[in-house]
Amino acid sequence: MKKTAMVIGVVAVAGAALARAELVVNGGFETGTLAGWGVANSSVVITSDSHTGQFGAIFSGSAPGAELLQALSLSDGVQYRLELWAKNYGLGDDGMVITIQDQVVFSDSPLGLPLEDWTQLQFDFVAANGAEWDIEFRGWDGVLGIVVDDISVTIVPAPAGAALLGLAGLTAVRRRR
Ligand SMILES: [Ca+2]
Repeated sequence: MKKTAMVIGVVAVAGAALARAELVVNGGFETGTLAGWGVANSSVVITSDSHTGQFGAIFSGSAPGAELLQALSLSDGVQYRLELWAKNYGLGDDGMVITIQDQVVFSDSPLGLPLEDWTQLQFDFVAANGAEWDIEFRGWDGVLGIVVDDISVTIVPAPAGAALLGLAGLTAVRRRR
């Protein structure tokens, strides 16, 4: 009974590690800097407002132009998920655009996200036609700002396949014993 419990534990930990393989560098801005990001305009800066941890990044310029960009090495044919949290400070006179390899996946102006609250955005995509992919975030706000945090790209887990694999692994281990 004890041995079985240990094996299940190992399978669960392996699954969690696989699901969490993070491809974005400094997506939570916890370096306290914009390290890892390309920055196109000085009106996007580190802020102490955060979804998790101590820091986020705020777009506070009054005109479009500020941009955070990161190039990722992805594998063709694999499904990925881009996730982020965004907080909208002011009403109107603002906007946000998110692109994945030049394809617009989110574009809203004035930004309709809930005010003064964190909202999660999520986009699934399949990588194709090239090894390097850019994720790009543009934001502007004439009054206060838009904060982003916990920007993440991970491989989308296949629940049915993963469960079968875990079960098969467990069976094999138990047979050997
Ligand atoms: Ca953070």
